[in-house]
Amino acid sequence: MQRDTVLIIGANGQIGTALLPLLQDQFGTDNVIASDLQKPDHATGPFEVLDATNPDALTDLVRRHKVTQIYHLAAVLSAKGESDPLWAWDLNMKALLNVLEVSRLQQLRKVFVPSSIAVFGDDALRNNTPQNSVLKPSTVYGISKVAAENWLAYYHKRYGLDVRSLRYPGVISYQSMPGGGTTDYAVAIFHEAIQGHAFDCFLAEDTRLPMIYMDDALRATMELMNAPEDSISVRTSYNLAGMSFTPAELTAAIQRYLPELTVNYKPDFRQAIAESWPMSIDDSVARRDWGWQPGFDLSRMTEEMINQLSVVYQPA
Ligand code: AKB
Repeated sequence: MQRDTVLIIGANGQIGTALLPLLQDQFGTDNVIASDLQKPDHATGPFEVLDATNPDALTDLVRRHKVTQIYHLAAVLSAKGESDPLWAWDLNMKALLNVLEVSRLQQLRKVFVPSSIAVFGDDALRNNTPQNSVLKPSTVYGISKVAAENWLAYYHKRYGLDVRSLRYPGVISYQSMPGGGTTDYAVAIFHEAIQGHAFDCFLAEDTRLPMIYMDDALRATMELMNAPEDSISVRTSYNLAGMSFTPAELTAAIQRYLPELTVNYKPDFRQAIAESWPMSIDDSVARRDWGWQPGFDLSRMTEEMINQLSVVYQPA
C-alpha cells in the first residue's frame, strides 16, 4: 500500500485547524504538512510557511516532502471579498491554478478543493436547491468558486487528476473563528452568548441559510476523499447539507441554555448576499454516490457548541 504525505494549504483557518488532527490520525503526524502564511504559536507536527500564490514555493514544498495529496483550504470568503473584488479574484484563482498545475505536474494522487453554497444566486431554486442548478453568483467569492468548480472538472477530464470537492454550507465550529464570511454570525453569536454579552446580528432575524456543524463537515470531507474513485460521479462539486435555520431560530435554541441572551438585528451589506443564497440544499447525489448522512441538527449542534465553549471560557 502506498504511504501518503498530505499537504494542507490554509491550515490556520477555520476548517484547516479542525481537519489537521483528523488527517494526522489517518496518515500519521509526520506525514501531514500544515502550511499557511504564518506559523502558529503551537504547531503540532511539521509546518511550512507558504504563500500558495507562489508556484515555485509550492512546487519546492511538494517535492521536498514528496507530497501525494493536497487539501487546498485557502480562500478569501464572501463578505471580505466584496471589499476588494479584484484582489479576491486574483488571490483565489492564482492559488487554485497553482495547486492544480503543481498537482498535475508532480502527479499527485488526490486533491481536495472546497466550493461553497456561494456558487448559487439569482435563478437557482432557494428551497432544496438541486445539485444541477443555474449558477449565477452574487459575490466575487461565488464567481471564483464557480470558476474553480469548472477548472476541477477540466483537470479531471483532461489530465485524469483525482480532484474532489464539496459545496460547504456555513460551517459552525468552536475550535476557531471563521473569517470574512456571510454565515459567520452563527459562530460569533455563541461566543457572545457564553460570555453573557448581547449580540449584534448583521443578518435579519428571518434569514434562513444552510449550515453544517464542523464534525459533519469534516466527516463529509474524509468520506468523500476515502470513497472509491469510481463512485464519484460529480467532478465539479457536491451539494452538501447539514441543517438550515434563521438567526431567530438559532437564538431560541441558544436561549434554552442561556435564557438571558439578547440579540439586536442590524442587517448590513451581508443581508443581500444571504438573500441571494439557498435556504436549504438537496444533497441527494452525495447521499447516493458515497453514502452521505448528516449527524447534527440545530438542537444537537447547539448543545455541543455550548458544552465545548463553556470549557474554553471557563474562569481560570
Ligand atoms: C461564507 O459565508 O462566505 C462561507 C461560505 C458559505 O462559503 N462561510
